[in-house]
Amino acid sequence: MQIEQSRIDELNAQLAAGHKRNFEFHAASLTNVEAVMDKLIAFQVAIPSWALGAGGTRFGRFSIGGEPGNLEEKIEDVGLLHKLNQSSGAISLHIPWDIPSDAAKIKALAAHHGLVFDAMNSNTFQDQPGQKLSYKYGSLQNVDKGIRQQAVDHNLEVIKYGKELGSNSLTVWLSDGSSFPGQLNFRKAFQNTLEGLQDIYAGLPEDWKVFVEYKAFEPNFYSMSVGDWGQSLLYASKLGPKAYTLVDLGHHLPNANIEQIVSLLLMEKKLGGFHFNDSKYGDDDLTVGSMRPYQLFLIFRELVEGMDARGMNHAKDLGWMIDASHNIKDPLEDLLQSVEAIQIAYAQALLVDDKALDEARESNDVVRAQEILQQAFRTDVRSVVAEARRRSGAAIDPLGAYRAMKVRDTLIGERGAVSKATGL
Ligand SMILES: [Mn+2]
Repeated sequence: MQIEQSRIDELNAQLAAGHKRNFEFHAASLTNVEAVMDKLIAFQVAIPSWALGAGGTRFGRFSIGGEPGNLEEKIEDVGLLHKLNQSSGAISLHIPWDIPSDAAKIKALAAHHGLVFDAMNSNTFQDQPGQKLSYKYGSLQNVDKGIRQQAVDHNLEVIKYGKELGSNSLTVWLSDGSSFPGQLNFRKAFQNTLEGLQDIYAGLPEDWKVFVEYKAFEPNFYSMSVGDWGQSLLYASKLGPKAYTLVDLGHHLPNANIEQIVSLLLMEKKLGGFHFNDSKYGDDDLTVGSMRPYQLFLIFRELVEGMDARGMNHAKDLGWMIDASHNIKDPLEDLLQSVEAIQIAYAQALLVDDKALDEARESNDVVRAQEILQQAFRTDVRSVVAEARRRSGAAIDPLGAYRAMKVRDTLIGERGAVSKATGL
């Protein structure tokens, strides 16, 4: 399926008068609305290839129909999202689920949809059919040198595919760890993991980055070999300047102060990538902003302030990706909601009066400092986000357009009701 621009224009025309009134009303009270919109238009969030089908829990998986059955269809789906919001201009692939049989052809197809390839993701948390050695007891941490080497070789292969597609970063997430006390020597597991990462690092092209993603627990429940931001930072620091920490919002212990983590990693020049999702309990992988929108805003506030302090380009200098899995919703609708939540939090973060906040802090005016942040958070920026979309040729209301165009029904018609996305 492909969405024609004329169809988007037609739907936008129906909303034009109401939208204009709404936007003008809200924009009137903002001093930097044009600058905010320029930044929103430039800001692109990568969509992971594994978020396009029905997700699941260990208890089951319910098909939604019309799921992409191959890499070409996954690119087509991200293309649909990008056409609707002009903010999903990148796709993040997972090897071995998305091995391109003809890289030049895949690259051309992505370009046709206006997409580039974001970070490549390796997988040593599952055994693949025909794989020689098992990752049951870990990959890079494994006590067996042969298994560690197999995991290193896999990552080098992922870099090779990424080079062919024009990606320039590798995300390594390890499920390595232990589920029972006594199972692992923590120091040996760390050293083995570090050596493996060093071998992978040595295989990085000059202009590439490697992101070391951490996670507090699951699938291992006693220890994780990259369990928190401190451990990730330790690996990244020992690896060198091309290695960075990656923050996934769902990978912390409950109530962790993620905004503070982000702030300090940025200060240390070690924040490289970001995975958006939301959660109430653990790594719930819920729609971005569906549970804790204020936390999302506070995180964005630290991201914006921290990047500005270092003169970084918001759109280009960090890797932005949604990392979520869906068991109930149509994943494309869910991704449209997630991108919108990200844009809203980003726009609100851009509204914070830095100078006033700084003054309040310097005079220990706690009440005023809180008011300044909440003033920005409570500002209704939805029409500003919609106007940024309209100016970039996207739908004023992407979700409404998705439904009006009956995208899911069309995909089911094309691909069948029982198609299953490759991946988890
Ligand atoms: Mn992640």
